[in-house]
Amino acid sequence: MSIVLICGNGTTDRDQYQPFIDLLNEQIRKLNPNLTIEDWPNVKDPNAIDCAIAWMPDNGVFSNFPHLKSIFSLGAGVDHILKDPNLPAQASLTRIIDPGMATQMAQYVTAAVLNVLLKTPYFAELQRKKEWNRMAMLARPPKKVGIMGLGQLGAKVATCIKNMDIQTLGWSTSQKHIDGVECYASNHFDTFIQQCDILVSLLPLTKDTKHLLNTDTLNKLPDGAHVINVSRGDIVVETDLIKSLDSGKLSGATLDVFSTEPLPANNPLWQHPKVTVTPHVSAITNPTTVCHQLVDNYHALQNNLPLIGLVDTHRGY
Ligand code: NDP
Ligand code: OXD
Repeated sequence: MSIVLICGNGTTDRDQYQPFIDLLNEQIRKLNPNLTIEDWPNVKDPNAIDCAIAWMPDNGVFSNFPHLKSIFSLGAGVDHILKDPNLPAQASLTRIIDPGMATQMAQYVTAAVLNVLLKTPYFAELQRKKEWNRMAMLARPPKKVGIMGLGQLGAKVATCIKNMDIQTLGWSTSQKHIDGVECYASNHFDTFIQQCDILVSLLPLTKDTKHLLNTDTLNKLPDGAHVINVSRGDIVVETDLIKSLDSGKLSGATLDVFSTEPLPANNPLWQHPKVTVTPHVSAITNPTTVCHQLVDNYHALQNNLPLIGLVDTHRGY
């Protein structure tokens, strides 16, 4: 039996993933040189494929493999796979669980939070104008940071922010207990969001979280709040976010993920003066670490053993 590696969709972005595909192939072969891995679409025998390793595949692609037993998402998120209405019912689904990814995410969010607290863009502007204004730092009211989603990534982020002596809140489906973090379960959304001067989304994209941040919910934030979205673009209604920035309700946004990726050149977020855009890089899948989970899971699949990172497809994460 063999594995198919599907990276990127046919229409927009498969080419950019080639260096990633080459490195992942190399790392997997180091761990088990006997595995057969074929790169989609160059698959010799679709009947021999029992496992797909995938990132942002085209809808319908998995129907090419009648004996598919499992799909391994190359990301921590699985919305890019669950969006396919024709997923083979018999195939299980796993996601990446990599502490290194949580570290990357914690570093990105920490930098974004500190940029707000230390007024980095403002001082960059002062430097450009050769202006010396120490008193700009005098008005520095304490800000509370709220993390939506306290899973593998959100829990690590919350702990890192709290460790900088910043008051930290968290919100998740079930009640969590994280030392020094004020945790709220999902039915306390209003109490949570009303306190967040800086709001971070680390929620998976599901039917319950899609467009959770819209005019109505953004209005519940304190005036002048800053939104950091590092999970999925569709957690936010982009047009509502822009309206809240333009009205002054929000002071800024740091966005790593978007409804459409790559972010189209004509999307106003690229040039919005209150928005920082990065190209979905807050936590990148690292082939040299994730190869271990992928190979272990493939061996487990062959031996009917439990898979690491198994997803509850009904829940959507
Ligand atoms: P997890 O599944 O470990 O955690 C998800 C968290 O969200 C859990 O705490 C869960 O609550 C909570 N949650 C889910 N649905 C709801 C809801 N309706 N209301 C309140 N809380 C909810 O995911 P990860 O931490 O590993 O990853 C989070 C997301 O980050 C991924 O799904 C992906 O979209 C994104 N991501 C982005 C990257 C980037 O580079 N930008 C990189 C990697 C991931 P509970 O624990 O109670 O179930
Ligand atoms: C992921 C991602 O889900 O990179 O891992 O967004």
